[in-house]
Amino acid sequence: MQIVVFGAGSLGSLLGGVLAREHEVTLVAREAHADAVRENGLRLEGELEGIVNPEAATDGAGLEADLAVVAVKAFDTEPAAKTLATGRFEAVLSVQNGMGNEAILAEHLETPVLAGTVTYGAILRDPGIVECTGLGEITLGPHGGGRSPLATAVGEAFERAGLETTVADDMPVQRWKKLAVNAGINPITALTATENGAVLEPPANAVARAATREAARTARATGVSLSNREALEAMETVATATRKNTSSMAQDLLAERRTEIDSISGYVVDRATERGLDVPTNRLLTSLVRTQERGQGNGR
Ligand code: KPL
Repeated sequence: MQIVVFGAGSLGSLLGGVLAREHEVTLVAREAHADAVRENGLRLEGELEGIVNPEAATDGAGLEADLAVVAVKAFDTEPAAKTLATGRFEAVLSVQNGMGNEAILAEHLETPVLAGTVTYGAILRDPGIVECTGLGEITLGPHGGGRSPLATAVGEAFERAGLETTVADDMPVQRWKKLAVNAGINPITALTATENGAVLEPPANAVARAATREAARTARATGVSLSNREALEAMETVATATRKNTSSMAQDLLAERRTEIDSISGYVVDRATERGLDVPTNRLLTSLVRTQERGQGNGR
């Protein structure tokens, strides 16, 4: 399969690297990373090791492939969608954090859009070097739910490359479950500069569990069937498997980059507020992360 990965940060590079073992992959990456990959290949370290040789491009305009994997930050979805619209793909799969990305992609593209959730831990160590800091799994399917031959074909292609993949017919539920996981793990590890395992221990676990429960309650208020128990179990399973990972939000805050707080905890707050629910933990976490971002001068 020919695959283009848009957004070769930590997650995009890890997925692209593993997929390149089996498929023809092009990474759309920043210049330093693209140069390093062209010169020395992409080195995978940690739980998944090896050197692979994907193509690397700095401009994603006009590309053609069977599949586009979208791994850009949630706030970059719209420009990515516009770039994708200049190329040709049989399917587009979003593996991004946060909610609402698939709807933005679908608005700009005629190509079928698949939704995905990924719980692998990844850190881009240096240009050309990505570490897998926790084995996880990928769940994917049509973004509105149901089944499609395209989703099955993409799932099989991912499995062939060695990625643990499940094709699901309930992606709206899966997306909310992953949102609850990220709402539990990302802001508290970012604010305390700790690894994901910290949310399994006091005092962070009380905050992480409260944020996860609030996200599940909000999901139910929007009509998505997600119990507190399922959400908490998912959050703690991911935190255990990625115990040594620095969450994407902690990586962003440490590097003084804009975080995805708006489409994770901020999204929970917005949906809860619309339905008259109070989600004080997500409200506080959103405001603390935004304050840190502003302090670093990278607010929007
Ligand atoms: O999605 C993640 C993230 O860091 O954004 C997890 C799965 C929690 C891994 O850290």
